[in-house]
Amino acid sequence: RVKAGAEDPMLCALYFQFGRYLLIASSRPGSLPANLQGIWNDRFLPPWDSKYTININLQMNYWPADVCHLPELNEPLFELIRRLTESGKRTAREMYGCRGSVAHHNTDIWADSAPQDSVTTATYWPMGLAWLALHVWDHYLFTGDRAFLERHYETLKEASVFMLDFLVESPEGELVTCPSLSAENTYRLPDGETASLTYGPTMDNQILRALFAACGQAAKELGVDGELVHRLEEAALRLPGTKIGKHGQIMEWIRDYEEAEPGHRHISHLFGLHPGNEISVFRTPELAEAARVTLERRLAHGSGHTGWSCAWIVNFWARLLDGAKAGEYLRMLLAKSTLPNLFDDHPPFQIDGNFGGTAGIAEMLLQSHNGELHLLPALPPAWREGRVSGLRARGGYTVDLRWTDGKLAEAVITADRDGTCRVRGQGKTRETVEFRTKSGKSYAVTMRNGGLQAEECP
Ligand code: FUC
Repeated sequence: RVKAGAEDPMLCALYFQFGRYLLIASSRPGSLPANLQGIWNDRFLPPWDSKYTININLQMNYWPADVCHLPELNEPLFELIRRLTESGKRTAREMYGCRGSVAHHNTDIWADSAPQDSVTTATYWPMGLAWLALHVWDHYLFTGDRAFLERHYETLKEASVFMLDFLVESPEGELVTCPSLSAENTYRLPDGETASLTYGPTMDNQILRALFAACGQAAKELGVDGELVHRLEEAALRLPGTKIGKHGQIMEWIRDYEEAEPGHRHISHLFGLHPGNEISVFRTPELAEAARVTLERRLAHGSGHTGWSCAWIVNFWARLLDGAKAGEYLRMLLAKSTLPNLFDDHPPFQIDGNFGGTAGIAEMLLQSHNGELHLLPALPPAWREGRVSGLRARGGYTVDLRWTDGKLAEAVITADRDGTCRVRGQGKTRETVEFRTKSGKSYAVTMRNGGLQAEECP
C-alpha cells in the first residue's frame, strides 16, 4: 500500500522495531560492529567489501543505539574506535608528521586508519576518527557514565591533538583542513573543470567545532589537560564559520562553487543540522532556513535516491521541525528503498538506511540536543494517535509519550539523576517548562490552561 502511495503508520512502527531488532542481532558486546550489511552479507565479493565506510555509513548504523534505549549495543563500535585510535597514531606520525591520531573515509576489522581505495572524491578525507570521536561524547551525554568517558577520552584527545597539528592557515587567515574534500561530491569551476580537492570544506569545520567543544568539555569533566582545552578553544575561534551562498543555501565548500551534481546523495554540509547541532531553528534561524533551501535544492535534483541518503533526509527534516516532510521522506524510504523483507536497499542491500530510518523516527518523536527535551518535534500529520515508551534523552532521561488527534496528550519523564530538566512542547512552539528532578522519580508533562505543566508522578 505504501508503494502505491498510501499512509501506513503501523508499517512505520514495525520498521522502527525491526531497526532495533537488527541492531540487537548484529552488534552485541564482544562482537564486531554492524558493517555495511550488518551481519547479513551473503556474497564472497560483497559491495564495498562489507566493511566500515566512515564518511557516514558506520556512524549512521549507530544513530539509533542510545535514543532507542540500546546503549550496550554501542560497545563493538567503541572497541573499534579504540583500536582505530591506536592505529591512527602511526598514520598521523608516518603520513603527516603529526601527533595525535587520524583515520580517513573507510576502515575494516583490522582498524586500518590509512587512506583506503583510490576514490578521488573520498580517499584522502582526514575526518573519519574526528567524527567517530563525537559518538564517544554523545554516548556520555545520554548515560553520564564517567568510567566510560575515562576509558574513551583518549579518542577525543588524540583526534583533537592531530587536528591542532594538521590544520594550516588559509589565505583568509583561518585554520583549515588541507587537503580535504566534501564527501564524494565534486564542484565545477567557471571554466567547466570539475574537482573535489579543497581546503576547509564546511563539513570539516562543523565536525571540528563539535570535536573541540566535546574534547574541551570532556577534559573539564575529568579535570585533565587544561592547556589542551585552552588551545582547542583558541583554535575553534579560527575555524571558518558556516556560510550562506548565492542560492540562499549552506555553502558546501570554502568558495561558493557550483555543484557538478546538485542532487548528490551526500549532504555533508548539513552535518551541523544533523547529527551535529550548530544549526538550529531556534538558535540560528537564518542557517536553519539556508539548510531548508539546501535540502530542497538537493531534492529537486533527485537526492535521496540511495536508502541511507533518504534516511539522513528524514533526520534533517525532523531537525528542521517539519513533520510533514519527515513523514513524506520516511514514506519514500519505505516505498522506494526498502526490500520486501524490510532490509534497506541502497541498491543493493545495505543496512545503514534501516538504522538511519529508525533513528529518524525517534528524532521525529523526541529530540534532546539543545539542552532540553523537545517532545513531538516533528510529528507527521498522518500519525494522528500514538504512543511510544522508553525513548532515551541526553541528560539521562527515559521518556514515554502519548498523543491524540495529532497533539501531545502526556509525557512521562523519568530522571536517572538529580538535576534540572527543561522540556519544550510540540513542534515549533516556544512553550517550555523547567523543573527539578530527583533520581529515579517520574514527572508527568501535559498541556493545561494553554501552558506546559510538569508534576511529579505519585
Ligand atoms: C559511501 C557512499 C555510497 C555507499 C558506500 C558504502 O561511499 O557514498 O553510496 O554507501 O559508502
